[in-house]
Amino acid sequence: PAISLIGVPTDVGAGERGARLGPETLRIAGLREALAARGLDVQDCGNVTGPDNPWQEPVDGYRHLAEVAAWNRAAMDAVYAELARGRMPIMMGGDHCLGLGSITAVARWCREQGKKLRVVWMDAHTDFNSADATPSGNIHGMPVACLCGIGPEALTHLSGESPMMAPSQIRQVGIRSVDEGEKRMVRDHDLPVYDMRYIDEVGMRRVMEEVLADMDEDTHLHVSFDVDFLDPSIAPGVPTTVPGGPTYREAQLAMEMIHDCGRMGSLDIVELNPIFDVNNKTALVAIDLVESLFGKSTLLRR
Ligand code: DIR
Ligand code: MN
Ligand code: MN
Ligand code: MN
Repeated sequence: PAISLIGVPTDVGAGERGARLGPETLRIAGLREALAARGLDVQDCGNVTGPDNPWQEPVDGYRHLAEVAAWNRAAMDAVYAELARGRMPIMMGGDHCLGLGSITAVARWCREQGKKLRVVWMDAHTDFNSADATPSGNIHGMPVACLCGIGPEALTHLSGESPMMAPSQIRQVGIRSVDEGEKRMVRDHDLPVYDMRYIDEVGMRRVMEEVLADMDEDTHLHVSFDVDFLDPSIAPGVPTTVPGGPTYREAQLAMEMIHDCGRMGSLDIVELNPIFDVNNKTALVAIDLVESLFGKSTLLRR
């Protein structure tokens, strides 16, 4: 597929500043070159623009709601435009509040094309908070709920319609941090979560077989990759590290299995914050894993 890189340099949804540097960090670490070296047609569309981070306290349970909405509208429009050009968007975040705009665009595209949507959400966190459940007001902890129609109108109705998807269309992998009120939300809405305990018990191979089951040629798979999915020992460059994440090998296997299923049509790479990183280590491991998502393997296929 032809690939379009879209930079969305903001951290208005996060609890620390610095994810706004994510797109430039991925560029410097060589994301475009790594994909081009795989023989792919890659175009860097540059960055979309939006408001500054006002760095304010939450209001009625939300921090920076107007700014988050503005950035997500910009992300939605840019992602939709690349899908409409027949290209595969890779959104370079930015914090994970942007999953809302990116997936809203993808869901709208799928509806128009008569395609089924499946989302694989790779994250330490479920990002299923509400204004009542959030301990922080940070909207990067809420995009999955907003996509499912739970949240403020400015976010749930980004494209005019709502909900954009059902919890049953999502598969969350790598989860190991869910806030107290959020746990009830996850249970009450039957959000499909493959948490670290389950990965420990049955192994990443079986987890990904279950995650990728029941898709056909009419399924569009969106992958939303929060780099805090990874164990902090290999990916320290995020402000919200949680111990006990997937190892390098487990993450590689997950990416290779997603590639092999042949359905991925769009991708987010979010939460990379170089302020917290060491020698660009996290950007480099993220690019290494994205190469696997696009078919890099140790041996040639027979
Ligand atoms: C926490 C942190 N659950 C919150 N969330 C995220 O503030 O809602 N951290 N997404 O990366
Ligand atoms: Mn996240
Ligand atoms: Mn996270
Ligand atoms: Mn995060």
